[in-house]
Amino acid sequence: MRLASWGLIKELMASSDVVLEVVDIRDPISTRSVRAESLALNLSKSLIIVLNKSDLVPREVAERWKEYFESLGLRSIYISARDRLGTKVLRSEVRGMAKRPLVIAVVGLPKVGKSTLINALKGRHSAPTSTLPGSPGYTVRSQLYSIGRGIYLIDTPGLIPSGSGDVESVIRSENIDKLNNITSVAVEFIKKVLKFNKTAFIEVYGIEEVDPYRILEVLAVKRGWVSKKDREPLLHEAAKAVIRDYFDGKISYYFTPDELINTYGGSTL
Ligand SMILES: Nc1nc2c(ncn2[C@@H]2O[C@H](COP(=O)(O)OP(=O)(O)OP(=O)(O)O)[C@@H](O)[C@H]2O)c(=O)[nH]1
Ligand SMILES: [Mg+2]
Repeated sequence: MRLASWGLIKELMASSDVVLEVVDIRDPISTRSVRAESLALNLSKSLIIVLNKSDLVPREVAERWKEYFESLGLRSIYISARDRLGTKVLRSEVRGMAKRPLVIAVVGLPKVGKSTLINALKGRHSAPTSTLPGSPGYTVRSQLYSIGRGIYLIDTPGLIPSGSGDVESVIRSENIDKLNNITSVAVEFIKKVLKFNKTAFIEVYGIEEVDPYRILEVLAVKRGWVSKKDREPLLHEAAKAVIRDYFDGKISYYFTPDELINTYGGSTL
């Protein structure tokens, strides 16, 4: 996993007209970056919060999050980049902006779906391109895509999570193969999911257990991840699989802005 430096993000935003911040609608609070949003607004860029993976939550919940962000004065849209739901609306919205060339920076925490969104917006007639006509080339490794009609999208590496303490910022801070204590991180993650969706692991793995360690054990055994020596289940393998499946959009849970206030007393807002 490559994370973007703040210097790079600032430079990219400065040379863009619009900033799309992609967040994961399963937990938009822990997957948003207030720092990136402030950066965009301080640079006077149009900022749109893109609530992605909305195929995983009921429509009313997506609506509630949209209202929530709009109540904070942030333009917001919910989409499923994977299923290409809502992406047409987003595409017409950017096409409707008068400026040409129009440069759009797509930012967000790791694995929120930035590249998938770019692919959805690209369509068939797009081509990757390295420099923006009429501007100096960037000395960065982020990728610029032309999506036609003078519109360019910049794909960026993931933003550095805020370190709020939520398990989201842990799993998105480092490649999961390199994360320390992957098993305890996954246990914490499973607890969080179960708090909001009691049947999440039945839905995805057919596992009826409620204890997070048991869920990992059963998954490891099911998949044949057991120690050759003593047949003990390899919990860390199951832990990695759970986090990967979560990123891949296979594990569903959600909460609403109101539940957030009830659960955390609004302290994270
Ligand atoms: N269910 C669901 N999964 C999605 C959606 N969009 C992306 N994904 C999945 O999320 C995972 C990450 O998607 P990427 O587009 O690579 O995310 P990214 O933000 O570019 O990730 P990095 O470049 O690593 O920061 C992939 O497995 C996608 O299939 C969506 O709308 N719904
Ligand atoms: Mg990407």
